[in-house]
Amino acid sequence: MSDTTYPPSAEFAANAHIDAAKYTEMYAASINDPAAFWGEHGTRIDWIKPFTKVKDVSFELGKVSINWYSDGTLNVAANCIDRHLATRANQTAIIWEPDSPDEEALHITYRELHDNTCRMANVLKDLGVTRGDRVVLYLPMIPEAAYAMLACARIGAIHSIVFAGFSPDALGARINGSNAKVVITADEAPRGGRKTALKSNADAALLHCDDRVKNLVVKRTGGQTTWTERDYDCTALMAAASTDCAPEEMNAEDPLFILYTSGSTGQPKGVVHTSGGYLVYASMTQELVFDYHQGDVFWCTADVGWVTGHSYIVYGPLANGATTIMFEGVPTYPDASRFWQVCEKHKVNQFYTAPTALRALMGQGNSFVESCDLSDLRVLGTVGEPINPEAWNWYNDVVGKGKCPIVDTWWQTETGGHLMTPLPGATATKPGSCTLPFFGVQPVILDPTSGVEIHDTEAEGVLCIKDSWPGQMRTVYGDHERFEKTYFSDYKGYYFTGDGCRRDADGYYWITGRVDDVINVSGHRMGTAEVESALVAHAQVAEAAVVGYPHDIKGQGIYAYVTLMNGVEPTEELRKELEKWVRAEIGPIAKPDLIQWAPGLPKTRSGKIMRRILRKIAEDDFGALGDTSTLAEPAVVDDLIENRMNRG
Ligand code: 6R9
Repeated sequence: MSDTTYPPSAEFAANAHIDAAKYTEMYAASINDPAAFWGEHGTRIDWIKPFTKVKDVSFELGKVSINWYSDGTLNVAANCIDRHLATRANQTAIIWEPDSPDEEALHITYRELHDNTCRMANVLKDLGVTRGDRVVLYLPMIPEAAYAMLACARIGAIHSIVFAGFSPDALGARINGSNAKVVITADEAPRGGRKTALKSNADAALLHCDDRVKNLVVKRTGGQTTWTERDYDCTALMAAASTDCAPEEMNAEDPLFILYTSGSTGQPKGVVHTSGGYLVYASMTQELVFDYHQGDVFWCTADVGWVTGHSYIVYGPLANGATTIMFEGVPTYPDASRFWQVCEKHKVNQFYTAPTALRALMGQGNSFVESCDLSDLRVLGTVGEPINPEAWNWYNDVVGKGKCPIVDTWWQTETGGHLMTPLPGATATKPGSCTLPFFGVQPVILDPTSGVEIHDTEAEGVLCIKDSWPGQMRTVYGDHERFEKTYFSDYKGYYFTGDGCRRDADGYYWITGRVDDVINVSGHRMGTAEVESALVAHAQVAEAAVVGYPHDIKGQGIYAYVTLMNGVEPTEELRKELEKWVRAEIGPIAKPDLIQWAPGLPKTRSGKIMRRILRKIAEDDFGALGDTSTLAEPAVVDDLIENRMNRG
């Protein structure tokens, strides 16, 4: 941890939307009278019928209910497209940068975005999709992904995006979980010079779905695909469809999308975001946190399969009439200068990426950065996991040349947008700290055992949020009880984030990582229970326990303790097979980095696996195992330590 502070330059602050004095004034206003504050900022988007109510929220267990702008009506796609046509129909809305630098980038204007979104909306309507229906997107990072999201929003359908790196099983579970009418996929997804057979994956997933689910297939590579009865050629249908489609008038609280995310149980949760409050929050944070000004080129390197892509590639920037980059590739293809070449090529002003990518690029040396002209960069952002000061300093010195404020944005799928982050013209930053709350956000630190709020400035404990903000998730799809139980039952009256946190003497916040059984691998959330249930589904595995351990590039790696069935020999071959198995069950991001054969697992007498001990062993921290006296068989631990040490 580092306490060096980096205040914004006077020049940057003078031209920024928000300087230090304005932050203090607006933050106070947002807390003193949230309804007045959010009423005023609610008008940043266009309403069909203006709202008269602003906030109607209860965090009380058993009665949790979150409503913003609830009597207003709007259409999210009209806000992201139509309202810009009068002034900037010919401005680029989306710059699409393909996987290979040899393929040409596309500059899609707001007019073209309108026409293509309407075409896609009409195709969906022709397939019978109407208001409230669910549509699953399983797509590469291609413009059609944005068209499909906005097309759903336009006709009032609810999209649920499944990251293209997920396996057929994971996709099938999400199609069935939301009872989707249509899946939209593509023939193949090029990434890093390789191709994933998305359509074949979708076919495999759909084998386990109702026959009535239709599959719309976008042509990306033109690679060979087999066609089945449920398939429709999206590219051909769009070409023939009308470029007119009237936007549906939706209520502010009508769902906009579902996005599944890992929790501490085996079943991912369908996080539900609604229309009005989400769009107000995503657009306001995009503008103020990145200090976006008209004409800037904004690049968020995330995938639309994650919440960061929803809020900061599509909805936030487009609601603001921005130019947003959508990148199909990876940071290291064809080589480690790709990010910086794209920044140079498109004159990127705000760049937003994950610490794991920075660590990987930092390891390749500075020449990949220094060979590119990055003089248009003004603000640098990070998201997804805590950033270590080394990576922060490298980002600041080598990429930003000491001139670009860094915004370390802490938030979650559940929060819809940034909750704690510097504002680049207002906040002095400290490497590794997400600094201070955004407007309207009241972070509190609670004692994890007593649940009592710690009021001292310096504090460490679990991070909760005291009151609602417009971008907050509203429910778990189809399971409001689970929503209440997960977020509102452990600490009564607060939203529980699942993160641990420290507040320093300056009142700055430092996220210390998850306090539940969720690990963060390369900025992606992974429930340890999900990986465990994939492992035990293998015929030769009796039991498995998964924990995170420190990993130089990924932040955390996946460490799996595996107990085999009686009589099964642990071999290298079986280890490889289990790795492949987990990839196939969940996806490549869930593949264990280390598998340790465990003749037994440390359990309490009531049979609960003591993960605390397994975490320590995985971290090579054998001296600090804590109390092991409640273990049913303490000898198991010695055995695990010995095996761990023998791995070298
Ligand atoms: C947006 C996103 C959420 C979890 C969150 C926390 C971790 C995200 C962070 C960060 C430290 C940051 N996290 N941003 N930790 N500093 N700037 O990542 O959403 O995938 O739902 O993950 O990621 O642990 O609880 P999601």
